[in-house]
Amino acid sequence: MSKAVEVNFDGLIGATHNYGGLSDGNLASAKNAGDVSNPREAALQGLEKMRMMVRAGLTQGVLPPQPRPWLPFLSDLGYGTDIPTAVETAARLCPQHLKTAYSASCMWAANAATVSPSADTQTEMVHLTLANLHTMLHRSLEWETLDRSLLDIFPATSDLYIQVDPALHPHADFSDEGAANHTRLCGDFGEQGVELFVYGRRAGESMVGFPARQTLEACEAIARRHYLRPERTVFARQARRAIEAGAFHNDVVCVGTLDTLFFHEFAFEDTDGTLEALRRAGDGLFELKPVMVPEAEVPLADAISSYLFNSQLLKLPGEDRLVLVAPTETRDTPSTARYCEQLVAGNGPIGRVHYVDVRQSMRNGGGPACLRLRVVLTEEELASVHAGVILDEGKIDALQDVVRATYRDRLAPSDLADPSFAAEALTAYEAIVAALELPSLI
Ligand code: SUG
Repeated sequence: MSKAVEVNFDGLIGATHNYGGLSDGNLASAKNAGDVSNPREAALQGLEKMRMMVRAGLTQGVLPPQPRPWLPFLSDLGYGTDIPTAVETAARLCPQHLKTAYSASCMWAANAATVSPSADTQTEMVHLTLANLHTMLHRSLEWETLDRSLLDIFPATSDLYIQVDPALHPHADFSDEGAANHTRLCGDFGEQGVELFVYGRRAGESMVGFPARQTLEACEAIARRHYLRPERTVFARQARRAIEAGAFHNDVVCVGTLDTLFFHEFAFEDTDGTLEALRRAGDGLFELKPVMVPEAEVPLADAISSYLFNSQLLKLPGEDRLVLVAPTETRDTPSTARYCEQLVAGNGPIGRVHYVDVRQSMRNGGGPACLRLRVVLTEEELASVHAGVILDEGKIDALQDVVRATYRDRLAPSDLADPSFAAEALTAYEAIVAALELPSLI
């Protein structure tokens, strides 16, 4: 077994963060549609969360935002081949397409990819499959640009430590939303673990109500591509009831790390079957510690509006029990606040709750866990990662300075139609990627 750490790569929130109301089935996105956003505050909140991780002694990475508005999307649709023309024409003919081209949704890095650490794969390499994000138009634009960034972030070294695989075929049968529907359980990060894939539907099933964004077929394909051991891999169906209540990803009702799975009573279609399958898959590796939150204590609606489960569950240096890094909305919702108090007073695996303010992102349905992609890396693998994206407090200060200098603190829907805002947003993007030492992205 090699020593390994879990690195959280957070998406740095882009200068066009706005409330577009683009995500069907995401209650927060619908509720706040059309509101004025504050991209500067959003990015600063995200960076403060990263700072908290660095201060706690964890390895923290960052993924760059993407250039927005995304001209190739607008020009493909015939709105024009330069930014001013395309922005003005789309604003006039189809504001929905313009909002799509402006979306800063790549901030939710949990949807960027599914990652299997080398300890789990039969190739003994880290495998990373980019998510096609096929269900939502604005999100389907993300993966190709990310693919380019990852070439610089995880460069193909001679030993190819980290294999970045393209997204699955972009079709509804293979809808894939990445790590938001994937949890890895293990005894220690560097040891072999169990990978839990959660899907909302099977290919070909008719879709009614809120969309199920992940198919079983996508999960199975990723498990094959990543050369996972079938006996250490579990596929579980997300409860339809959870999707209908607004849990558009499994990570809205479940989070796990090491041997602990923290989830709502109504997260899975078959809770007993899922736990039994996890125990069987983990046999000889670790003893599963399930922490199920009953509906009677936290109603599903509260779990979803507060994002109790969209928390980061972390093993911090020097602490025996796990820490739940939860959004402040969890503290402000009576049932979840009460539950958290009881949780830490008990003697279960979670010993502390730390609240973070990521309200700007939360108002689009993205909590602390949505904002990060977990990548378990051995020391050797970590050494191959582009150093510019591994953060210390100095780099966080520098990024915050760039944000303060280039991001607006007020963005109204009508601003999107202004070509000078488009130019401003692209300048901000360039300043960020320069600060991350990723010049090839400009
Ligand atoms: O895909 N919101 C994102 C939130 C993603 C949260 N991620 C996880 N749960 N892992 C989504 O629905 C809203 C954008 C808008 O409406 O402008 C949005 O895309």
